[in-house]
Amino acid sequence: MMKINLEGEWKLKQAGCDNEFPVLIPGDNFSALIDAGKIPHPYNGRNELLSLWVGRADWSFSRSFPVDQKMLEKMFFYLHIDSLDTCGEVRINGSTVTTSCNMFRAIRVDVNRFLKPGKNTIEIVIRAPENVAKERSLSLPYEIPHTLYPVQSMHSNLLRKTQCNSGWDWGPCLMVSGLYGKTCIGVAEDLRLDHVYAETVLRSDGWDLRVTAEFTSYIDGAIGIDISLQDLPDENGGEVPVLGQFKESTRVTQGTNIVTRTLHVDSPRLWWPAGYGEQPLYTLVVKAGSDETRKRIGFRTIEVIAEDDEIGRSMTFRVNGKEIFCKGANWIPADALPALESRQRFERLLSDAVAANMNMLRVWGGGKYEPDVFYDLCDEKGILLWHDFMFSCALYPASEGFLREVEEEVAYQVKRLLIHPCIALWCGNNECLGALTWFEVSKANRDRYLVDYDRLYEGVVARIVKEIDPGRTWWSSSPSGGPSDYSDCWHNDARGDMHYWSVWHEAKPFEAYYDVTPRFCSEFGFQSFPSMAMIRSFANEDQLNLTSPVLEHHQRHPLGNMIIITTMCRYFRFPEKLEHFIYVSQVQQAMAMRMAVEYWRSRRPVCMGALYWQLNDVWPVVSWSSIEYSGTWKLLHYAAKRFFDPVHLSVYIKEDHVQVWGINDRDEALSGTFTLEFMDFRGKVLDKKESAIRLGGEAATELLNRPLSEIPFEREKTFLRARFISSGLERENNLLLTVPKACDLAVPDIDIRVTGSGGELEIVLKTDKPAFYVTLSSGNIPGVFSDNCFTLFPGKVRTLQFFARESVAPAELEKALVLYHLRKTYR
Ligand code: BMA
Repeated sequence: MMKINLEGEWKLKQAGCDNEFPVLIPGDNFSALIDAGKIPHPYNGRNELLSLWVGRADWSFSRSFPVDQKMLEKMFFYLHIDSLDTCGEVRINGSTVTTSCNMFRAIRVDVNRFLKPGKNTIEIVIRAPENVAKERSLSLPYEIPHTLYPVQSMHSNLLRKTQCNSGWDWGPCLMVSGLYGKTCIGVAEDLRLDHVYAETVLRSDGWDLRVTAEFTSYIDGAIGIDISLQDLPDENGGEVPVLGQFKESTRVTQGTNIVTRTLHVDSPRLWWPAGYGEQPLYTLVVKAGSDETRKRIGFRTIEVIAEDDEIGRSMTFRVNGKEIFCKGANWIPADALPALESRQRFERLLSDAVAANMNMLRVWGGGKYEPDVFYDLCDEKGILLWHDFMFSCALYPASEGFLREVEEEVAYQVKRLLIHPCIALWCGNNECLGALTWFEVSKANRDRYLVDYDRLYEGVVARIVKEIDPGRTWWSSSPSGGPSDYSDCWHNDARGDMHYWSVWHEAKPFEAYYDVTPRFCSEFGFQSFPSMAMIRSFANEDQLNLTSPVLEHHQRHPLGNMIIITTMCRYFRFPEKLEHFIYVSQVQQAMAMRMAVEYWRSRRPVCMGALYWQLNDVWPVVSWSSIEYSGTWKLLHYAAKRFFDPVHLSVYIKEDHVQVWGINDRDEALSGTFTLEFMDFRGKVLDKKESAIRLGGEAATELLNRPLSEIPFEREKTFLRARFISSGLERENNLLLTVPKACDLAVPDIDIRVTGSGGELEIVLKTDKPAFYVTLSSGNIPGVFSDNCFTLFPGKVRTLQFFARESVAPAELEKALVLYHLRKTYR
């Protein structure tokens, strides 16, 4: 279909002012004002506070575009905007075309009568989100409470806008306005396709592909429908094999038409989550009249097994009949400034997730429904998505107007997204069920808020999901005990999904992870500081102190630094320099997540999922992320690559017993040699035992369970080294026998050399004594190491690769490299 592209440069001005600035669409007002030098970059210093006024002003976005007279006479023009953030009035040539107050659904509206031949203007006036939210709050019959954060715009729960825009415990308050995704004027000959979606249903003789096309027809009469499923073209550009096709002529009437047809596909290749197989994707082509849409599709079955058992109620994802241990993290938006999001950044973050052996991400309810490219990439990479609807940490209204807004949003999003094989489950919200008990008003008048809750989530969201996408699991809230179970899953590990925050929010020691075996832990986390290079990007030299105003500004959890410091005192000798403190903060975060995941994986199949909080950051900040805003991996991400490995040795001390478990997520059993050594901190082997073992497929096998009292070595002077070697596979894990601060670590002498060229650099490390949490930092040179935060042993050279994002000379890397290890952080 032809279209008039409205992306590119628009003009931005504050309503009532004359000054105009260029704004790039897709994009937002904050980014345009930064580019024009009108506000300082809100990510630097405490500049965020200087830009809060932007969210309290109305903004006008405008541009002109040409319209051809002949086309205007013959064709049907409609305006399309993927996402208008948030409350805007669209005017063409001075007349109001539509108004909208929900950034989570597209706008499509016929515009012929507003257009004229030649030059036309479009203006979108977007009201100050903070003011609209405030007005809405004043007209409520009773308060609808929300969580409070250090820097915040109030009542954003009353707006259908990315909830974390208004400030979060890891996010700045940037109440952006803008247009995202596609903005264009479509030019239709006879009709426009509004939605194409398809359900795959496994039958005894193959698969049924139930394809639905929803379109707006501008004519009464007959049109051609052609639905086909194509394989990918082969590399030589040969004929594209067609797996199934349906062609007909059908009568349509002006207005909305819905056509559903079923194609039968005998034996397509199956789509698998990452680590379990390939991700073959087919192309669905739907032609209706003169319009055409292409979508990619994958064939797989997915179920969520929530069955009552002797413990409580299970939560297990089953894909193509195979039970999957879900490993991953929570996804928040890629940037607080939408203009800075890009395909490249999604691609990198999602590749980094897969590189850390993740197979699932949770699209968290305080963020947004992501653009198509995000889901396409998840399909390609085999990343399953736990998908929340966008409600989080607050109560929400159930007024008629609000429910109508949500109804349109849910129908739009489910129709847009249901075709993606990556989407594993729809979940009503993040923590809104729990939030019923968080606020004085809701505790005092629970029935009122409970009725509102039920109207919104079960009455609207669930109803529409079940109607449009009956094949996918509906999960009422995260956390929750499962279908029809509305129990508190913060402290109940027996049922459904759990958010386990006793470590961190209740400041319990990491060992508290061993007190619970969640059936599926969809949130647990621990904060760390971002790298020194990241900190230097927002803080001047005079602010390089933990409690300086700028560093504290980039910590949004009111007790955050206290918890980090208290924990450090619990486990580590206190680091002397700021850069060592930052390093140790990352070591302890990695240690916390490793302890949780290694324990829970060893409890398979009782526990069948662990998604830590959180994968990424929206700006430079101290947070729970494993990848800092710059894209640099924190030490947790390197640790995750190991502790999420399909084959892994879990080592831990629980109730004064040293335990080693062999975890094998693969189908086939693995036989090999298990070596257990006790070594002193100078590298002397005190005891060594080898045994032949077999790790069953899709299971955790106990390899050692010995009381600490039976270990005849001093805990402060000894550590355990566990290794498993099977054909072509080698795994290793180490365990200190007491808290690191009590260990009598030796001072190692580490030699480091860089070789190679271009993007292929190697770093060779040698040590004379065991060194713990050995970490390389590449400073300002962006890139990823093949491994980091590991134990380095004497007697063996260790070679690492550095994958530079841009080519860099070995000498340059050598100069930038900083080596850390635990013993270096104190005298
Ligand atoms: C949760 C999340 C977020 C929050 C995080 C850290 O429970 O759902 O709302 O940012 O904890 O406090």
